[in-house]
Amino acid sequence: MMKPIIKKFMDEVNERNQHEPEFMQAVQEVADSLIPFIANNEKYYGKNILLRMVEPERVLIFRVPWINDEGEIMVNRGYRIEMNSAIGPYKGGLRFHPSVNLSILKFLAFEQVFKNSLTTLPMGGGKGGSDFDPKGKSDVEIMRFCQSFMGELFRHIGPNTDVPAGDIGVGEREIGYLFGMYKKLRNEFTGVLTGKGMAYGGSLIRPEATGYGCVYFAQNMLEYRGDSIKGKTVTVSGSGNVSQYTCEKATQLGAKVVTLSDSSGYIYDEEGIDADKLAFVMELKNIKRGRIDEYVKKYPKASFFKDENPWKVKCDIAIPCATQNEVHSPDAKILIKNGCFMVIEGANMPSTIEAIEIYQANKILFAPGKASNAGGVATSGLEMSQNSLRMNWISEKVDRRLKAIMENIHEACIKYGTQEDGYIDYMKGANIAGFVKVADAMLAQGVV
Ligand code: NDP
Ligand code: 2IT
Repeated sequence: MMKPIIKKFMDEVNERNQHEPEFMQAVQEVADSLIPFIANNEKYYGKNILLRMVEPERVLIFRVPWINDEGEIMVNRGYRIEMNSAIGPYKGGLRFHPSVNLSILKFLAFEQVFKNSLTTLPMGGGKGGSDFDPKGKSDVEIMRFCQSFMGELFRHIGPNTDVPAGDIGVGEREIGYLFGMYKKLRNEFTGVLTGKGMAYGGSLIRPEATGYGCVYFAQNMLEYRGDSIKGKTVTVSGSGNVSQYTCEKATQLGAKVVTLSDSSGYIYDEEGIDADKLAFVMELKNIKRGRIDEYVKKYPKASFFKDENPWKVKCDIAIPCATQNEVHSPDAKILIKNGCFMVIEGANMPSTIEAIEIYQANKILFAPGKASNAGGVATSGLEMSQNSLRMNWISEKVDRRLKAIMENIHEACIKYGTQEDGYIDYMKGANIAGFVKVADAMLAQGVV
């Protein structure tokens, strides 16, 4: 009965957002759970709330010129999508990757609105970035690019307006350069960015938070079924920030992580990537900025598979932590055939809609990124609180709050996602729980 209504809505959104496949995918995932919910709730029905939510409050696109080490003038495109500020200042990361375009950033900003609401902290949703490719660039080139990017972005952001952070290609180094330029231009020391270094207003546990939060969420899901992550074999994709700390926490809790990857392929280490091996990966990726195949030179018992993803490796739990649409339906089928009973999204929208349909048809445990990777932005919210208080909390306190937030999100998913047969549709649960707070705030604030 709902299908024609959902289709009509999607056709209308598509009309305005043609050539934006990732954005349409993110809207489809939400519309499938929310349109039936709205239809059954008089409070939300007939007010075009979802149609208002899919329209960004503001989209900024700007030129980012910079000079490379050869003295050539380069030009990139900068973006900031200010999606929704109903429950707080726009909040969300910046991505520097050659694939960045309006569709990708709009999907990320849209997901961020729901994710930030789920954290229970007062943060609206936004996302930004550039098609700049940091790979192979010198440190000085990165600095010049960040300064030029902030040379425009500074007009549009602020601690009570819009608070960016990191994402793919933007880590502590880039946040440092961005913060330095903001401070110079505004002559103001404020919590305008999160993911800052500890020497200038960062929060303990923020670097770890997304990966740790993901594993805490997985642990909550397993405990709810009377199980635990201990002893489980886990495949992880990517080898950046989220992958590294997912691997660290899963290993600390007794799981065995057997894969990591980057855009050149994946490594398989049957014995598990323990703390020492992970320290090698962190130095390789964060300091030397090398490629993942170096792992097999250091640990020859492991193997490297060029241009392949890790989903054909037998595992109990798969945690995609690299990028959007990295798990397709054939991958989902292989995962399930090999006995995988749980997929936790560390990345944003790493599973295609068809892959999710396969997880759900097979009733495996599935956590969508907007729930399971919310620990990163939640801890950014805690960094904002500490900046406002002009205080630093000890790591145990931040970690405790992170754990509590992930538990809350899990409970919210159970509340809205439990199906008649007992299966928990975490996607539906996260979408509805994230929607309710934003929708209530929008209704209270009138048509603005
Ligand atoms: P990083 O830049 O630290 O690492 C990204 C990793 O993913 C790298 O190993 C990279 O390989 C790989 N990767 C990126 N793009 C592609 C691609 N197109 N194909 C194959 N591999 C790719 O980013 P993060 O770890 O911060 O982010 C990873 C994911 O997690 C993203 O989806 C991000 O949106 C999401 N996320 C991040 C949060 C955070 O706090 N950082 C919070 C919540 C979600 P290579 O080096 O070869 O490009
Ligand atoms: O996708 C995400 O939630 C992030 N990249 C983190 C955003 C943030 O503001 O910390």
